[in-house]
Formats: sequence, C-alpha cells, structure tokens
Amino acid sequence: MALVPAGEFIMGSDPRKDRAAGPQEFPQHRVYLDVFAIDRYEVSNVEYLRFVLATGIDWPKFWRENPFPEKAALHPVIYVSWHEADAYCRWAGKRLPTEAEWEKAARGEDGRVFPWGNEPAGWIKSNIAHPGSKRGFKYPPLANINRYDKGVSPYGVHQMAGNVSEWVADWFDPEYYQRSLPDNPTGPVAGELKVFRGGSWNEDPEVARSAGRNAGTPDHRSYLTGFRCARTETSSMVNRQRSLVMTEDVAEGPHSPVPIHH
Ligand SMILES: [Ca+2]
Repeated sequence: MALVPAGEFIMGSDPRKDRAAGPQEFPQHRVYLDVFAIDRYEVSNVEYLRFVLATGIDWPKFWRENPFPEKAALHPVIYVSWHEADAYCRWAGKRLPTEAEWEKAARGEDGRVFPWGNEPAGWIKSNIAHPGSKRGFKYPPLANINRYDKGVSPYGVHQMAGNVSEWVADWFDPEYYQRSLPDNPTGPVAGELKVFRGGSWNEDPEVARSAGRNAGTPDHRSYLTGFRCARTETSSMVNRQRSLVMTEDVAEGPHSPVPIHH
C-alpha cells in the first residue's frame, strides 16, 4: 500500500483552469484528510479469487475458464458490485477509500488534472479510450494492475486514470461539494448511487480526469469498473512506516481549512 500523509489538498475543479470540468466538481475547495494508506494497484483477479474461495461469494460472471485465463491473473477484477467491493475490502482488513481519499491519492495536493500532472492522458501513461464496448461482449483490453509506471500519482499509486474505474465508499450527490465538510468528508449519509472514479479502458481521456465523478447503483456490475481498498492508519503505524515509505514529515497538530484564493 502507499501511505498518503495527513494534510490538505485541492479537491474538485476550477472551470477557468479545466474546461472539461462539470458542475458536479464545483466548487473547487480545500479538504483536510488524516493520514491513510491506499492500495498501490487495483484489486486483481487472483486477489479476488482468494476472497471467492474463502467466502463462497459469487464468481464474477466473466470468469469462465477455471476461473480465468492465466494471462488475466493480474488484470483488475471486473463485474463486481459496490457491495462485493465493500465486502472484499472488509475481508482483507481494509475498507473502500472515501471519495476524498481517492481523489487525493490520485492527484496529490496541488489540484493537477491527472495523476502525472496537467498533460493530457495518452496511451503511454494510461489504459484509456479503447473502442469496443458497443461491439458486443468480449473480454476487454485490460492491462496488468502494475503497468503504466509513467502514469503514477504523486504517492506512487498506479492507474488512478483508466484501466478500470473504481468504486469508492461514498454515496453520490452531484451537489455535495457545495456543503462538504472541510475535514475528512465521508459523503452524504444516504443515497441511491455509489460513486466510482477514474475512468476506464473504454472511456474518453476527459473521463479519466482525477476530479471526474461518476456513479452507479450499488448492485450494478460492469466490465468498466473494479476497485481498490484503503486503510486507516494510526500514528504508531505511521511512525513505523515513516522511515520506509515517506520522504516528508507527516503534518500533525491543529489545522483549519483555508479557502482557495485566485
Ligand atoms: Ca483505475
């Protein structure tokens, strides 16, 4: 997992700086998050297989070949509902990231458009924009979860743009940013749709923008969508990991959200 230090980051989009941004990303605002850890990679088929064998939960329906071809072992698992993603993370001793955690892990603190910066997404840095979903079902052009090391986020997290879009913990509200808490927001208390983020192999580069928001019903399964997990870190765990993982001190102590001035 990658450790994301405590501190503020810029969440959402400024339409003057990002013309592809939509109203549900407004307003851009500062958010403080406690330290957390997040999977460096999307959850793979082989990881999900361990969960299926341990719990007896349904096999994803595209697993046809005992249960999937060996070459797909490190592809992200697809065709999992939000409920299944949530159950996997709990089984693994983790949890789904909040929407705010996901976005910080993807774009860092500085409001960049993509994990690598503001350059447009392309096939060197991300698995995006492949045609195919309209031509009937066939196994999608997924990439191994550890590919695209030129496209990692500031925390070294892979494929936050493209490959599969990723379920997060929060219910979806397109106007949530207008009233979001500035500290450790966890989304609306209830809703009908769950958020997924980051775009997929089949979607346009704009959809893979780190601030982009999408949502589906929690029982929906798609060959565009998978997930990764996060974990709450205690300060003692951070202290143990600091020398191994971090190059900067973790911000600690009192803090207050600061509005963004232009
Ligand atoms: Ca992804």
